[in-house]
Amino acid sequence: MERPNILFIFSDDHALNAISAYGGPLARLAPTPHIDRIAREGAIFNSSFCANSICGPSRACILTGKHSHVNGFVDNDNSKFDGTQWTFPKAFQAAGYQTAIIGKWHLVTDPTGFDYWEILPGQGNYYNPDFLQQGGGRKRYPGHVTALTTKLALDWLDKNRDKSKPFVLMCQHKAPHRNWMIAPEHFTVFKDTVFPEPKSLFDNYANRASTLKTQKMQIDADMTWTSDLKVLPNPLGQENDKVGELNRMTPDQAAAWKAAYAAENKALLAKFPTMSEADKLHWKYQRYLKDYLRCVRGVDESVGELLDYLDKSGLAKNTVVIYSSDQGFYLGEHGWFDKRWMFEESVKMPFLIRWPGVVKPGSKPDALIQNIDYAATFLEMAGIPAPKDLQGESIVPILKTGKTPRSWRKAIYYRYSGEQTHNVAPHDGVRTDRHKLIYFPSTKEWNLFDLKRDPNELRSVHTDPGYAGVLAELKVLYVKLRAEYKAPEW
Ligand SMILES: [Ca+2]
Repeated sequence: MERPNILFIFSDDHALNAISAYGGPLARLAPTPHIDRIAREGAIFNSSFCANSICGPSRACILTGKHSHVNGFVDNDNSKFDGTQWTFPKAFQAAGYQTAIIGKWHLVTDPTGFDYWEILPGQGNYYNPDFLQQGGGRKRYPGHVTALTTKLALDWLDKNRDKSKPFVLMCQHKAPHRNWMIAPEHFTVFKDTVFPEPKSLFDNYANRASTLKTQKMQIDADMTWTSDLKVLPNPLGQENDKVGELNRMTPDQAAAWKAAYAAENKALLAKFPTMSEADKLHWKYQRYLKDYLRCVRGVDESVGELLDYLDKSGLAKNTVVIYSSDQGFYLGEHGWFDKRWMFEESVKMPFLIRWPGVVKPGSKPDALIQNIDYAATFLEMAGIPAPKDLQGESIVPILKTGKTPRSWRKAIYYRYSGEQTHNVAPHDGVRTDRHKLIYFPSTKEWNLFDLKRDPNELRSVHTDPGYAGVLAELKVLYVKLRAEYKAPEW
């Protein structure tokens, strides 16, 4: 059989609740038809998790097939990716594939193992972004980053690759990462939509680890009025709170962008002095959701363009298409934006895959998979032997049968090492299909959640005598997985 191509479409901070194929509370109001097409024609995994819920670490886990504490990229503040280590693109290159990465990279050092790369510096910009060039230097392109990333990916597919070889293309979007700068074609999308609020928008963080209260990722307290929410002038008179991207825009772009928000902002500023704190949170939530989902709309359209190209070029039948994102994101659950926590909304990663002739269309496997599995999976797809020290496992048997092999993992291990941003405490833990055990070393606290009875994770049952048996079992599992994955002591 001809070796398949792999098109890995990846975004940044895309919550499962913002993909309609996952059927969350926003599915009807903010559909993602093109991403959903991958699920319809392939498989969608609901129990897909990251190993460390932040940007750089998730990417490093994917490239190496290993946990952060093993591949060395543990946080976004201090880590630099060691590009001399084994990565799956290097193995594909050695096996005769053409490899390329276009868009967000976020691993500090230059990419290795790619025949072609053109990447955003660091977090990159939404408007008129610079792309770092393979031969050194950078190039600024006029326009919005999502459309530009798509165009560069299509150019490589259509014109710039060696068509005598199979390919791996990683098309990696910046969107929908903070601060959610929307493209002109999406200015009026969701204009009159009112999004439903999650039950825990006003969470008071009771009945769980004390450290939940000290995070700084709340929509009410930590989301800024101007940079995040695009209210100009700043209603609190905070002069440091600015939309930095305005400096990159042409005068026409800036005028159009400001005009898009002008009427709503005027109405807000008029009533601002009489609004309660609760009123402000309701308002912030709606503005946040609209801009976030407008950025998602752009990513979904990008997926549509890429799938169309595969159809038109005849590549579709021998190309595996994956859609994923580096982690999930809070869309108001627990009153939050951002990620990091081992709670469901951020520890889950979208994972949708179409593999014509292999994956049965419409499959919904329930195996617990993790981003450390992608490298082994891709290698098996291409018939390339995997190194023995990979920590992830190939999910190809699951893709072929739709079933979970008996020997498959019964729990995933998760570890967030903590960094200054958003002041989220370090923690690690294990999650089975029903329960989740989390340990917070800075306060020496355990939390235990029963996801069947408490899917929103509002009450830890670690002191409940009825859960003593489950707690003991999960603590044994925690010790076992930490040893197996070589996790250092806290
Ligand atoms: Ca991210």
